[in-house]
Amino acid sequence: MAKNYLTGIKPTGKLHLGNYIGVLKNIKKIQEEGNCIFFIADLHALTLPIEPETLKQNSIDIACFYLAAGLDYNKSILFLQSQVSEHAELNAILQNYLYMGELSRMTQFKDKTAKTNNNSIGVGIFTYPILMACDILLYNCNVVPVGEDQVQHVELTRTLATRFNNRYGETFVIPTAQVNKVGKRIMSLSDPTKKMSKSDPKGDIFLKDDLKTIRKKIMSAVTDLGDEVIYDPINKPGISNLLTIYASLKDISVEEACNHFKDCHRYGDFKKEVADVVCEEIGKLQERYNFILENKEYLKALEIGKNKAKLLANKTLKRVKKKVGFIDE
Ligand code: AQP
Repeated sequence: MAKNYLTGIKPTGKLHLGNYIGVLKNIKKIQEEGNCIFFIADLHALTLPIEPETLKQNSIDIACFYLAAGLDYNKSILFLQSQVSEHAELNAILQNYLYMGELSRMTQFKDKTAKTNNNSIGVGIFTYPILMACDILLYNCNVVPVGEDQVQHVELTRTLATRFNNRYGETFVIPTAQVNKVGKRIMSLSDPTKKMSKSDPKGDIFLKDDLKTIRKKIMSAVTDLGDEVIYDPINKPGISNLLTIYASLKDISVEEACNHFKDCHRYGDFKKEVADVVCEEIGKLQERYNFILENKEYLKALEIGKNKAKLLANKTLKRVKKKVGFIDE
């Protein structure tokens, strides 16, 4: 039987190359393999302060980039999380089946709040993994393609689903995280020990950067003093990151990328070749993005997707309500 895949992106900032390699680039492939659901996690975006107009624009951007990357809305589902109220409703139920200790151990929560005072941290960032679990469980998802940073949240979803199933009988499908072999964690170009991230955009390559800027960012990416192009994330994190980017976009292994550059002893030449590959791929993506935005094709995709998502989500929610003892409407 075909598997169900689910992927979400938070409209917290401008999409970057890490989001492209981690998620968008794989859309066509997973679409061939199973039933795919893609969404814009706008409820999640409120976990950190954001201006309403920025949230709106970021959401439209993500919809357009999903479509530009090859999402076929007649085959797959694309929707906005806030337009399918079943997510919030299931969240209200399932928050009672995870424990404070479990949520406190989430590394993303610890990272994002490390420098913040407890009085200015919204509760939503703490409970974020519960809503993420609801996103997954509503659609009977088997596979959740994610970057490495999200694996812990999928593990927690498994714990929650298993706990609920044990208590009330078979209700949820237990999902599995699927992480890219190459490109599971693209790092910042200015500090390659840190993840490329929307909320810490220093060192990001944005998908909407013009190609000249992208080239400039790659040519000035932090490297090291040597001249060997080898994969060694501990001692050569900058070079290793650029090799990973090159390998991901060329659809080859890191070993093959290293082999390709084995006789290259000038970082400038290496970076130029990486920049060529990135600019070629992102250039094509931007052309499609512009076309979709101008023609407002995303509006039709979101409308069709919302209706399909609601049907699926409502079925699961009804099942859950019955199991916990709510009286049928
Ligand atoms: N640097 C990355 N390398 C590989 N994959 C990445 N992803 C994010 N950054 C990288 C993957 O992109 C998907 C969507 O991410 P998200 O929007 O849900 O949030 P995130 O993982 O927290 O990404 P950001 O950019 O770091 O956002 P902020 O700063 O708002 O938290 C996910 O599958 C993610 O793994």
